[in-house]
Formats: sequence, structure tokens, C-alpha cells
Amino acid sequence: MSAKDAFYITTPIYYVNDVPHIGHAYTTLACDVMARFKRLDGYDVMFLTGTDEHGQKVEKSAAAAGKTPLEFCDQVSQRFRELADFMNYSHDDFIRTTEERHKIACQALWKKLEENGHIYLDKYAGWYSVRDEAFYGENELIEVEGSEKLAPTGAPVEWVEEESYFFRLSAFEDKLLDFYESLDPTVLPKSRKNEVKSFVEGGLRDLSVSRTSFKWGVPVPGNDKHIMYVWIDALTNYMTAAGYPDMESSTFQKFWPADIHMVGKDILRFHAVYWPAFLMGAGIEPAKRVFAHGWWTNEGQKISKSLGNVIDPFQIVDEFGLDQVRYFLMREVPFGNDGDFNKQAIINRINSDLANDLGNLAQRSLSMIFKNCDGVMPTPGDNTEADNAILSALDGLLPKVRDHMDVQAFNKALETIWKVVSDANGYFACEEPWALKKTDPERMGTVLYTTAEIIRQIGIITQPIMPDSASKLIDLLKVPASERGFDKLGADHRLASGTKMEKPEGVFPRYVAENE
Ligand code: ME8
Repeated sequence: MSAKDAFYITTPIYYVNDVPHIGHAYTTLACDVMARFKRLDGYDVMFLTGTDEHGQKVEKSAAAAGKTPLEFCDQVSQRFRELADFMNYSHDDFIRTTEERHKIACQALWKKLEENGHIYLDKYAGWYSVRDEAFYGENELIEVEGSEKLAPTGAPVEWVEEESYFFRLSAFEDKLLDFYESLDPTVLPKSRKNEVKSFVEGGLRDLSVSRTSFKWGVPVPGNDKHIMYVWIDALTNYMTAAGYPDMESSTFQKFWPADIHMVGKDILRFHAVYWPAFLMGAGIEPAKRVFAHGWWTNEGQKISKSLGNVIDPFQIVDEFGLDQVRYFLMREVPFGNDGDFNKQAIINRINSDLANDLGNLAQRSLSMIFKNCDGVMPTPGDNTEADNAILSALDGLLPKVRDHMDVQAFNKALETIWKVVSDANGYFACEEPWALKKTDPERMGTVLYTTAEIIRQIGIITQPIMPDSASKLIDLLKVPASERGFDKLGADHRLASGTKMEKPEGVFPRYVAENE
């Protein structure tokens, strides 16, 4: 048997200056869905998440909390781990940038860049935003009343003048532009790729990559007065986890370059411009794709601590259910676009797509098997045209869903699956198996068997989105654990007739508000 293909996917590493909210949960969820999908589709997957613990912003937050930076990081990083468990993410590694393995990787990358002549010492005089941990040119700033200057993101900026190492970013314009066209699509959605290209075409200035005014970070090798710019440090995490600097290790050989760096649109430039340039500078292949998704608002408002409308994923899941929230986040908004987090929209998805469409179909058909077929999966008779039509739509589902997943179009993948669910409901209603009990029990058996086969395949293919609920659906059919991979989808595999079943329990309850 040939070795499995590798797939490496990463989330941003989250700053520990803030507790996790729905935005963080969303990005990691998208990666989890991709990772689970690829594993079921036969890939050897590495899925990485973690926390970004260095830099001035974290140092300031720790001081404000009256803690040492490390105590503060330990505490908040733990909250991100808890979120990961709570959301049922299947990450293979959780990296913290305060780990020794990461310091080693950062310093090795730095030395390589220096050795290759891409880093030089000079003086930085310009604007810096601690909140964004980013340098801004004068021409990028917004003037507000009272003559205060703000970053384009609205964050405050301060004037910084200090000795600094620089990375020769300006030398990488052509290489980056070639890279964007080398593999398609290196940056998704397409509009984001255009944004990145025009930024690079506008000309790149060398980038200040060290600071001397604070201490909380990785020291520059050979000059520990300087701390590495937090973004060089942060971005390197993706290689640390793959085993860098040991580029001969089997992990690095297998998983680098990463397949997808999943990020929010706020940090696109760091991932699609600076990071590939650093890697090119070190003679290392850049990741194959950066996907920059959109922004969630809360009932139409920007989510922010100061507005007090931050959505707590722990709370939302307690209210609506884990798989329900996972489904909603992946289904509601075309991945890449901004979306509005609206409770009525979640309730509609739960009651319509999950409880009515999929839940009822499973509950009605499997209850009928339990009651009318002595709890044993019936043996189908000859198929009619109607049976063949629904089965052929079902059997053709995986390649279509895979095409959508290949470009992270989660909502389209789910739409495609639910089209079959909807057709299956039409089939069930039309065939009226309840009326066949007396008139044609064999035909009833065929319709119930066909519907159960639909539930089997829909259960298997929705595992990445709703791992627990999809497993419960397949459990009802007594499908063994070894037969739940995507290689068991399609016409070559069918439910075993004669299997003894138990009384089915509903998997997708309706959402009923407490005061109803
Ligand atoms: O930027 N909607 O960390 P961060 C959707 N440490 N996604 C959101 C969101 C929202 N309203 N708010 C946050 C950093 N996100 C750096 C990354 S990577 C080498 C270093 C998500 O804690 C989204 O993925 O500020 C965004 O890019 C990320 O959280 C920012 O997390």
C-alpha cells in the first residue's frame, strides 16, 4: 500500500491578551472541519493550533493584570486549550510560543536569513501600533479630530525611534508576485489574492524585525539587546510544530510546506506577504495556501470588548448545543464573507435543517423499521426508478462535496449534502412506506432500507461538521467503527440487511425557547 498523502493545516496562534471568543472558535472550527474531512478521505493529517504569547501587547496586559508575563500566558493559554476541548477540535498539536522548541526554531530561521544576507542593522523611526503589533507608514495613518493619528484599523499608534534589524522585504516583490501565480489558488478568496497582489505591486519597504524597548520575546541571536519582532516569532510557529530546524526529520519532510494557513482577513498581509518572503529568504518553500475568512458581527454590530458584545463560545454552545453551533457557523455564511451572528438565524437552522430535514427523516424511517420489521434492517427487493434516482444522487455526493471542500466552500458543501437530504424527504413522502405495510410489505422494506442507506451515507459525510451527532446517527444503524471512512461511501458499499437494531433515539432535538 502506498503511503498516505499528507495534509497540514494551521490556525492563527491567538494572542493571550484576551479570552477566547466566537471569532477564534470560528477559525479553529473551519480547520477542524477540514482536518476531519481529510482524515476520513484517507490523508495523514497534521492540524495545529496554539497561542501567541510574546510581544509588547502581552507584556502590557500581564502588567495590567498584576502578573508576570509567563504566569499571565499560562492562565490565558489554558483557556484556549479548554475551548479546543470543549468545541471538540481534533488538533494534533497545541503550540505555545514560550516553549523552548519554538525559541530554537525562531533563532535558527533568523540565523539563516542573516546568513543569506537578508537582515541588516539600521535605525527605525516611524509609527508603531502595539494593539496591531504592526508598523505603519505616515501615508497609511488616519487623522482624527484633536490631531491624534490612528492606524488604518483604528488602533492607536506611537512614534518609535530605535536601533532595529531590518528584513530586506523590498527584494522579494517579483518573487512574491510570481509565487501568487505559481499554484492556484495560493490565496483565497480570490478578492483577497487581488488585494495582496496590489499591495505588493504598490512597492514593499524593508521591514523592521527587532525591538529594543521591551524584553518579552525571543532574543536576536548574537545581540540579545534586541527582541525579535513578534510577527517573525509568531509566524515561525507553523514550522516549529513541523520539526524545524530539523528539516531532515520525517515530520518536516512529510508536512512542510503546510497546505493551508487559515486566518481572518485582519492578518492576511502578515501571512501572504511577510511570511512567504521570510521563507523564500531562508530558501524554504512557502505554504501552499492562505485562506482569509471574513468577520463576524453580533446582531449587526462589530464585536468588541468596549461595546460589551463579545460572544462567548462556551455560553452559545451551552444554549444551543455543540454540533448545532458547529453546523450553523459552517452553513450560514459563505466562507470568506463577513457574517452576522444572530440567534434567530441559529434557531432557524436548528429547527429547519437539523430537526426537520435530517432528524425527522432518520427518526421516522428508523422507527418504522423498529416497529414494522421486527427491529431488523430489511432486505431490499428490486429497485424502482425512484429508488435508483435517489441512490444515484447519494452515491455521487462525495466528489461534489470534495470539490467544494478543496476550496473551503463549507457552506456549499453543506448545501450540496442538504439537497440530497431534501430529495430524500421528498422520496420518503412520495413512497408512503406507512401505507405499504398492509398492501406491499416487501416494497415497504425496500423504501425503508433505501432511506436507511441514505442516513448511513449522510451520517458518514457529515462527521467532520457534527462529529458527535453524525456518529449517533450511524450508531443507530449499527455501522462498525471501521466502516465510517469516506472509502465506504458510494455504490460499492451498502448497509447490511438483517442487522438487529435498537429503538432509535432522536438525534436532533428542536430548539424550544424556555418561555415557549
Ligand atoms: O492576530 N470574526 O491573534 P488574535 C472572525 N496572534 N474571526 C475573528 C474575529 C471575528 N470577529 N475576531 C478574531 C493574532 N477572529 C495573532 C496571530 S498567527 C501567526 C498570529 C479570529 O488573537 C481570526 O482568525 O488577534 C483572526 O485572524 C484571529 O482571530 C486573530 O486572533
